Amino acid sequence: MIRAVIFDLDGVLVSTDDLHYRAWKQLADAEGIQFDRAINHRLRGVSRMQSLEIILERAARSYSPERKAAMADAKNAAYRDLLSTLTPADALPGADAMLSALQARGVKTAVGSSSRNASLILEKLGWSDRFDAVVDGNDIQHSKPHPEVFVLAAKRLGVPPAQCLVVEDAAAGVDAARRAGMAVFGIGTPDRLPGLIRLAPSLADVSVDDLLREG
Ligand code: B16
Ligand code: MG
Repeated sequence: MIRAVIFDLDGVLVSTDDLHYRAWKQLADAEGIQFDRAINHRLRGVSRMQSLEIILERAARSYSPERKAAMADAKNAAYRDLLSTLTPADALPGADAMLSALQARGVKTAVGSSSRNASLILEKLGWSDRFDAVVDGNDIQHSKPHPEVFVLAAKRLGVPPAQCLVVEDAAAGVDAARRAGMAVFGIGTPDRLPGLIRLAPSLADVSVDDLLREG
């Protein structure tokens, strides 16, 4: 029986993809590095520094660790500026209703995100107090696909991993959930989440009964 649902944040509850893309694009353009939306898709669920390494695969020169840290900081400053425009209307379709339906049934809810900006995003959505637990990039040593973020969320919820369901939009997050010993429901299309049987285009396309169904 599923007693808790752990939601990924970016791409499941809120669409920040475009904001990440615009902030990375500014940096890539300034450095003369090719960067497009297909490459941006590879950054889903991946930590900030790992994202930078993926972007730098196309760089013509090498960068020192100090320069890389400065680039990641510059991207984050641009990203946080863009996040300041986020409003409750930026919650993805079905997210608000699904949270209410789960909470009405007494199912615990948590956020399990790689982002170090999760608390700002939740504040902008008006959801700072909406979850029983929030675990984000500031709480963990190892980013997805390492299971740490979901294992810690289950611990904070006081629910065994086998009774937790993870909702994810990224392959790295699906791997992390499986390694944590949790059931997974995907948000997205089969081409983006290969090998996942239980998935829907958005939370608006799945009922609470279907989400909690085991299989
Ligand atoms: P930040 P999630 C992830 O969040 C994003 O999907 C990923 O694109 C981003 O690089 C990562 O957070 C780190 O974000 O730079 O804000 O710390 O999908 O795990 O909620
Ligand atoms: Mg995500």
